Amino acid sequence: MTTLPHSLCATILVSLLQLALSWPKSVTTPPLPILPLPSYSQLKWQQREVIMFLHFGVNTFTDSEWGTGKENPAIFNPTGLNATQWVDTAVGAGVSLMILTAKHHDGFCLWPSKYTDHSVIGSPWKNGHGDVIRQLVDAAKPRGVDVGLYLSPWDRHDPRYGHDKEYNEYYMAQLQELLNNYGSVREIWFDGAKGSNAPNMSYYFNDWFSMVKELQDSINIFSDAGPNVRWVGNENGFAGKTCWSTINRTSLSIGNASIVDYLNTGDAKGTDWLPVECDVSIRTGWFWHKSQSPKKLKKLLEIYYNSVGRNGVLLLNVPPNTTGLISETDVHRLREFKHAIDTIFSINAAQNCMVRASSQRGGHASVFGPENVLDSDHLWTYWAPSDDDDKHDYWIEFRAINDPMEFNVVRVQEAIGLGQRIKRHQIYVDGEMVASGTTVGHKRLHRLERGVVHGDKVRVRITGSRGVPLVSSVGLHFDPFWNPKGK
Ligand code: FUL
Repeated sequence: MTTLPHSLCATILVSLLQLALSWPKSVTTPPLPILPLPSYSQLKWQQREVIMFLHFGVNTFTDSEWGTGKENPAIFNPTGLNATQWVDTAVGAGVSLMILTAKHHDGFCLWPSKYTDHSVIGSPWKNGHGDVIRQLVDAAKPRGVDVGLYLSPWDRHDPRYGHDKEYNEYYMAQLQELLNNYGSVREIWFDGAKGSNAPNMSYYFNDWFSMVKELQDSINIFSDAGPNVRWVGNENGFAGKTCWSTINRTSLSIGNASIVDYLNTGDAKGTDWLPVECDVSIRTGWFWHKSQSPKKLKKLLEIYYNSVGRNGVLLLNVPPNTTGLISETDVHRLREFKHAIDTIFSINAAQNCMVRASSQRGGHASVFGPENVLDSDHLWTYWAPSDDDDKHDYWIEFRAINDPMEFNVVRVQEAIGLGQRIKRHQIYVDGEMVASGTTVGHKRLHRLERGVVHGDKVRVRITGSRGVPLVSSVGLHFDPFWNPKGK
C-alpha cells in the first residue's frame, strides 16, 4: 500500500473543503412544470369554486326565458330592487364573483347605454335614471365581491343585428361602455346561443377578445371556446367524469353543438389551458318565474359534487324576482347549501393520521413530503414523489393512530400550478378498493357508492400520470346528506 506525504494530504483536504463550501446549498428545487399552465387570473378563478349568475331583465316581467326584442321598456319596474340583498346572499353562500346579464337576447340593457334607447332609460324604475350594473358594482365592492358581465351577442331588438359591420360596431361600443365605466370586471360571458331563425351574422370574435383584454387586464373571457374559460357542454352543471382543463382550442368553435362531448371532458393532450365552468340554474328557468321554486338541497349537492368535485367551477344562477330581490326561498336554500358544504368539509379524518408515501422528491428532509397534503395550502405545497419512483405505483398512505377513520367522501387535489397531470387514480381502505377515477385537477370528490367506510389504512394510488403526479391535498370526509342506498 502506498501512502501520500502529509503535506499532500493536507492540500487535498483543504481543496475538498473549499469545494464543499463553494457548492450551492443543496435544497431540492420544485419539479419542472408540465405545460400548458393556467394564467394567474385562471388560477384565482378556479379557487373561487362556486360563483353566481344573475339573470334579470324584461323576461323577469313577462314570465319568459327568451324575450322577443319587442318588449316595452316600461314593463321593467323592480320597485324594491336592492343589490345589497343580492350581494349579501352571495356572501352568505360563500360566493366571491357575481355575473349579471347586462343584456340578454331581447336586447334590453340594464345600464343606460348611449347607443340604444332600449334600456333602463325607457323604464319607470327610478324615472329612467336607474342603472342596475352600477347598483351591483356599488354593493359588491365594499363587500369584497367581484363582478362579471354577460352581454348577449344575439340581439333580437337591435335592427343592426344581421349587418356584420354595423352590429359588430354597436356590440363593441357596448363592450367599451361596460369595461370602461364600472371598474374591475373579472369575467365577461359570451353566450353562443342563437335562435334557429335568427339572421346570419358574423361576430368579430378576435376584435372583441382583443378589446376586452385591452380594457381589463385580469378579466377571464368565457365562451364555448374560451379563450380563458370554456363552457362545460351542458346546462345541468355536470362536468365530465374525466375532465381535463387542457384542450385544443383549434378544435373548438362558438355555438357548435357537435363539440359538446369534447368540451365536457377536455383533452389530455390539449395544448391550451381552458378550464370548465358549469352553468346551471337554482330553478328550472334562468329567469325568475312565479310558478318555479329552487332545487332541493340534495340536487344542489349532486351538482356540487359533479362540478367542483370534477375539476370545474360551478356557476349557479339565482334570478332576482319582479320586486328586484332574490326570493326568500332561494336565499334559504343557498344558506342550507353553504351550511352543508361547510359541515361536510370542515372535518378531515386523515388530519391526525401517520402519513407516508411511495417516495419523496429530494428524500425525507425535503419540502415535498406527504404531510403537505394535510395542510391548508391546496396549491403550492404538495407531495412530490421522486423522479425515479416506480412509474406505475405512486401512492400516499394514511394510518389511523387511534380509532379507525370513518368517512364516505374522498377529496383529492392536484398542484395545478405545475400543470394537470393525473390520468388515473384509485382509493383503497384496508386493502380494498372503494373508489377509482381518471382525472383529478384542482379538486376531485368521490362520494362512496357503498356509503360510510371505517378503516385503519387508506391508500391513494396514482396509476397513470403525465410526468410525476403532484398531490396538494387529500381529505377523508363525512357527508351526512349522502345516503346511496336510499337514493
Ligand atoms: C343560454 C341562453 O340561451 C339562456 O337564456 C341562458 O342565458 C344560458 C345561460 O345560456 O345559452
